[in-house]
Amino acid sequence: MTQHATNYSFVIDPPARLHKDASVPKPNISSMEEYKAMYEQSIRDPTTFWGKMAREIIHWEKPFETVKQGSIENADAAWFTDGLISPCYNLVDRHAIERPNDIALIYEADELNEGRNITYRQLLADVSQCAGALASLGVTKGDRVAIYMPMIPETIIAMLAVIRLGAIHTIIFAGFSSESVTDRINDSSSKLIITCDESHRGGKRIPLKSVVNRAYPNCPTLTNVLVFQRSPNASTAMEEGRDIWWHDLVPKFPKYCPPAVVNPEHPLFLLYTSGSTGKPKGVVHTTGGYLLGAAATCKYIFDLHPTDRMGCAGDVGWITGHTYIVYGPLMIGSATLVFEGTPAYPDYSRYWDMVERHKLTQWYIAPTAIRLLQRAGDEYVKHDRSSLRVLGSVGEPIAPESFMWYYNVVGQGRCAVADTYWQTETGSHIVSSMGPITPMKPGSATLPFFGIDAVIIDPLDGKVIEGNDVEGVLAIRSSWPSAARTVWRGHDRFIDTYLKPYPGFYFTGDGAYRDKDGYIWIRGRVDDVVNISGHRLSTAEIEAALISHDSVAESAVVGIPDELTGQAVNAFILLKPGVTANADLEKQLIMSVRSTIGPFATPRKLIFSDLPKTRSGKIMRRILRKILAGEADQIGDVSTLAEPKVVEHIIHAVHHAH
Ligand code: 6R9
Repeated sequence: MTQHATNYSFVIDPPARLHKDASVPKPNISSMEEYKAMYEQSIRDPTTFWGKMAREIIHWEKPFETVKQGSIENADAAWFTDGLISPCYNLVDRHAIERPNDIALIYEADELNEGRNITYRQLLADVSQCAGALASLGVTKGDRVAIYMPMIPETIIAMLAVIRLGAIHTIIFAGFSSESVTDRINDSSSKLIITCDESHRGGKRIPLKSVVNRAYPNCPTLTNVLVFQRSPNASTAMEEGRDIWWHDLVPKFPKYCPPAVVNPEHPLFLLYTSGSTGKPKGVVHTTGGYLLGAAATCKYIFDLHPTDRMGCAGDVGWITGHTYIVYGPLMIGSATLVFEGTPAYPDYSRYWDMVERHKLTQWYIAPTAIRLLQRAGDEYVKHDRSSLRVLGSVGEPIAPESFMWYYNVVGQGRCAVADTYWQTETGSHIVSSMGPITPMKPGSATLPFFGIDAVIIDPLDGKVIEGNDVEGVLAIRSSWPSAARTVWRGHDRFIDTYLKPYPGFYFTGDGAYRDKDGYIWIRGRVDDVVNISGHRLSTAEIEAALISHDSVAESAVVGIPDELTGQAVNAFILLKPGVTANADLEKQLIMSVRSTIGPFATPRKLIFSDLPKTRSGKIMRRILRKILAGEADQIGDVSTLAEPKVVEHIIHAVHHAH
């Protein structure tokens, strides 16, 4: 390991074996000089740069002539608009034709030894049959189909079947409650929902169809429920005429169904994500640009080759699963892991056991999982991991100590570690090291990806701060292929959230520091978004769930640092006059959050107290955060508070909360 100190941190060069070892494939990019030359061209002349890359990576049904049109300023950026593309052909058919027996999906079931591999030939047949079944249920081009499924191959087959018809999927993370499912189905006006009887995770069974049953009566656009049977023994009640078993319908259809051809700007999927308001936004990704971004980042950041076996332990309910379990790896034509379980079942060595058995070449998880495994102890990291070349981290800043544990203990100093910074809205990585070439600085996401003109803006005057060693908010100057185009049925919301705050730029919502070497260090959200174990939530959503309880007058939710989950939620609650807090009420409030959002949003602590409000009625969350951090003496100016005495009251309540 080569380490050299700089003023800010130390630098680790990527292991030389990634270039020299005869047993590893030749890296897709050879040097930092090559990165710099390509990066500069991508900014100076995006048309030539992305035109060439799009021709190399994507099979076009009709070649495009126009690479890019529109702009961030006008919220009308569009790519390759005069071309035609078949997304499913690019992801499945072309590999099934060229390398039919190569593995596409490596299914690792919750229980050891229950998984199986699916070749590209098989995947084409399975996706075709499923597409035939969906068409028979009335799904056509442009329709929305909701998917509420665990991490099993049929989930990926369903996604691909939806896009094979030119329809649009919207995946709802299987941890969401029936209310959240209802909201997403209604906002997207989905026609069909695909679900499972129950999911298997960490040795437990979790009912899924019953959640859909509760949502269904409130979703007028739904016409059917397609149900995959995960547990042959589970007694699942099926409603005649509405619910259809997958195994009764799907096998009836031919093993080849022609793939839809669409305009590159045709939506590929919607994915709901939390912003600073209470209502989640349906982020819209389109076909050509998104697939290009997914494939290009896999190729250069993870150095993914068609012969590789990509391991991402995320979930397709979030963007990481969309881009780095499904779309990126299948665009490249590599094998990709579909892992149903948890890192701790049957014990904390599960990940490394999978790496050994499947000879995974890339490994991609969130810092929250890294911290969990680091805490469990090095003795669990005992399996052969020599197949690994690039390790990735995603979802929140990774502390240098966790980075070094990942690098030294998991990677044995033989792998590159890519701290990949991106968002649901960016579609694919926007700041990250490129595995085999970029010198790493633990704690920094390092350098922008091709086409990402990252700028630091002073939040006080909205001006770009040029040069290095500068801190501010992170924004992007011009459009890039995989950027979200809009919010589903909410283009104004799209403009207001991302484009209005700093006109001419896409605003990420994150604070960042650019060090003297031009490396970017993400500081975290500057808005009211909290990140719990890599799950993104808005404080407003949790507040809304609490306020829905009859006894609650008002609530303020803040994220506080947590060693394991990154952030945890603390909720301040002002009860209605005459109501007093008790254990039963606390239980009801927790239940309210669990049932309106999902168990992962449960507040760590409820604090019953008054709230610090300005004279205009705004809650000053800054004060709540300071008090929780034990820094009540550093609250600073409280003169804008309507009732400055309230601070004493809150400090007292925090001390007495449990
Ligand atoms: C991919 C994903 C996006 C927010 C983002 C930022 C945080 C993601 C990060 C990171 C520091 C990283 N984030 N990756 N912060 N370093 N490598 O997580 O998408 O769920 O939309 O969340 O996550 O705050 O703004 P999403």
